[in-house]
Amino acid sequence: MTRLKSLLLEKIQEHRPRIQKLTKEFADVVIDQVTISQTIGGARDIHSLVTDISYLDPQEGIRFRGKNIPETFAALPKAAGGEYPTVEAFWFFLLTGDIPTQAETDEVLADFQSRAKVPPYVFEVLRAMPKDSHPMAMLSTAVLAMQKDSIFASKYHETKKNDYWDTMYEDASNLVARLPEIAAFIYRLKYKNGDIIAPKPGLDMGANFAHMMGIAKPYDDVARMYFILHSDHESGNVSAHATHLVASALSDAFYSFSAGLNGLAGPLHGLANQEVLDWIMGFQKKLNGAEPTEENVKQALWDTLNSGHVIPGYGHAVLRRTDPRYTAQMEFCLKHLPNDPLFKLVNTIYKVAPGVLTEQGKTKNPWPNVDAQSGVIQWYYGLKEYDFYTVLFGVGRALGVLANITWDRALGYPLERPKSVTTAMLEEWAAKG
Ligand code: NMX
Ligand code: MLT
Repeated sequence: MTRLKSLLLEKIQEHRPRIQKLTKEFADVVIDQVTISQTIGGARDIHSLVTDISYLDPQEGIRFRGKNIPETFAALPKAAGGEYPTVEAFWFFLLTGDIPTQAETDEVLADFQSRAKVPPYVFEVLRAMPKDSHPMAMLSTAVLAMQKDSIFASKYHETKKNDYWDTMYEDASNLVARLPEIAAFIYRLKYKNGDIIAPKPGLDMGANFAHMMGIAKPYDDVARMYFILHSDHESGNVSAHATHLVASALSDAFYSFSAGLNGLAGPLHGLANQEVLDWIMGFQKKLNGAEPTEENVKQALWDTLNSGHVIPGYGHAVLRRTDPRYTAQMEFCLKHLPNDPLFKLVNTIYKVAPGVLTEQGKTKNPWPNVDAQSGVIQWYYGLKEYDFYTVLFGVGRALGVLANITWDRALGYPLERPKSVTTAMLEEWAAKG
């Protein structure tokens, strides 16, 4: 057994009594109330999920295992010659809450390499899909195709509930290890005439992804930063929640993560990174060669709002400040591409959009989220096919949601099944006040 898996088992055994105590001794303690507006309004803010892998504070933003983004980047072992931690080190951290040593990180790298072989039928399935399939539909299909090899599903009847986490962990690790090659394959199949670049043994996930995409340094660091930043955003976001919900029926990691990806593909969620670039391209086209200014950006934002559409990359269901994932990427841009025209335009939008959204007065949060900044970096390094951007989000998101469903099985979380009511019942409660 690897050090990661044995430590994970130790952590699971330490954690189980906490959940047992809470459910046995404190089962009836009230932690929230539900209003009519929350029931109609997307269950916003209802405290009804539990995870220890990350927590999202509306003001401060995300903390992974208690650490904010700068603390996470500072604490984890870096890739050799890189500025950012390896995804392998981060996976160890997300699953266990412990910072791995270099030796532990190297062991994850070796473990991933032993799992990374993508079954050839996945490539056949992807090649058979219509050429104009969206890359997210391709990624989700590739993940679902691998379900037939799920260890969790094949061992389900012979596994005791207490050990479900073990086979879930195996499937989750296999999936994480294979996703970069699948994503790079989709990219090169769709946009580079099928000129596929084989993975290179010995490279960490970020470096191997950059290699398979055919993009030179420092794209290896971009990939590491990007996958880590997009990994997890507590449990209530659509992709994490969809993955958790499906897994709660004891569907395996392939069924569950494919469902999560389908939610990520929506324009109000992960597809917003594609929408941001699309908005910028449309804006530049309308400028017809003129310089972007605060005035013409402001006008274009109002035009978007007045046409009944959202400003992509702005607003959030939980955050009430600029997303620290936006800031982390902005800092990367300031260091590596300070004079890039697209980065400058994104900064102009940042100057203007919060004021426009505040003046419009609808959104609870006029500040940018992760998606407002992420496409600029990809574009700068030559990845200009922006309908691929959500796939990058998906590869990162796998880390968080798969760590979460491994823990779901470890802690025996039950089938998720909230109760619905009818409109007439709401009206009855409303009348009583
Ligand atoms: N542009 C225009 N209107 C907005 C925006 C925006 N960026 N954000 C919120 N609103 C509107 C929202 O549509 C709603 O209008 P209505 O009452 O007509 O339905 C009103 O403001 C109140 O919404 P909120 O309560 O502030 O936001 P909610 O929690 O419902 O939605 C988002 C959160 C993220 C879906 C929303 O802010 C949005 O649509 N943003 C643009 C899309 C985007 O960037 N999504 C990516 C989020 C991050 N991610 O990667 O998933
Ligand atoms: C995410 O990363 O999942 C998004 O910011 C959306 C969310 O947290 O609701």
